[in-house]
Amino acid sequence: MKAKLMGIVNVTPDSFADGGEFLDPERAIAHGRKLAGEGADVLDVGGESTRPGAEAVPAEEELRRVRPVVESIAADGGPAVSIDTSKSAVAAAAIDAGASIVNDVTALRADPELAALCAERDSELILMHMLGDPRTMQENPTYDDVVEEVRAFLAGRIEYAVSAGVDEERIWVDPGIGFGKTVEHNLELHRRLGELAELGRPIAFGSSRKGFIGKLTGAGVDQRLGGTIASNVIAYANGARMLRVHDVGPMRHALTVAEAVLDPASRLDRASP
Ligand code: HH2
Repeated sequence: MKAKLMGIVNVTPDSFADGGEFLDPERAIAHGRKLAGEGADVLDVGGESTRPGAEAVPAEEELRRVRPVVESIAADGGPAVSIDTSKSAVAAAAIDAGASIVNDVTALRADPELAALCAERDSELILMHMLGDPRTMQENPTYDDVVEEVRAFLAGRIEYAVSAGVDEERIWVDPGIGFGKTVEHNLELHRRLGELAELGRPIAFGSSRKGFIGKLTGAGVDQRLGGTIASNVIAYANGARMLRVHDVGPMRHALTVAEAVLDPASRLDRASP
């Protein structure tokens, strides 16, 4: 099975890995185009950081950041565009500007109107698990069985989305690596990712440059590519079908090799012997 690569385009001053780098829309657009050239299948545009302790951003400001970026990269006609938001006003404007995927880290818990919007506009929808909210999520997260609790949460959120009219076939599920999880919780979710397949929906996965990689390796946030690749290859092997990463080029190479090993049929359409 092929997996999609989702390239991260953070139009924020405070994202944990690249905050401020692409706040200027022209730089964000150029970055999106670079990731498209490196083989991104999807570009995920976000205007609000969800790092631990991040402050909320008003919808008007979030929209001001993301709208020109979504408009330009969607108009290129390359990768699909995803909007990383929890707010229906931002999602609606992004869909108008050409986004076809809504990536909501709150899994429709933050804005009561977002589910209906996704249903009405027939957008794809990523539902992610998070314990608490970004301000509090890393304060001693505790589970009896992290995988079972994430699975049960996502089952409930699928049910909610479908009851609001979202086509179940349009839904992705995401374990929310780093969102209210210790290093051990994150590792357990890697090992037992396959259990989320019971939900019957494809799995999206986001571990790029995250804190658990730094804690395991001692690497600073811009030195976590090796750890990111290991994490994502394992997630792919265990069933993830959308990998959300900052470094699309190296991850594309890693995924091509992983696919060739684990899914020999994926090579049949390639010209090289
Ligand atoms: N992680 C982040 C943001 N959005 N969406 C999904 N579906 N899955 C994730 O794991 C995920 C996500 C956090 O990463 P990043 O965008 O790099 O940082 P920030 O939230 O600080 O902008």
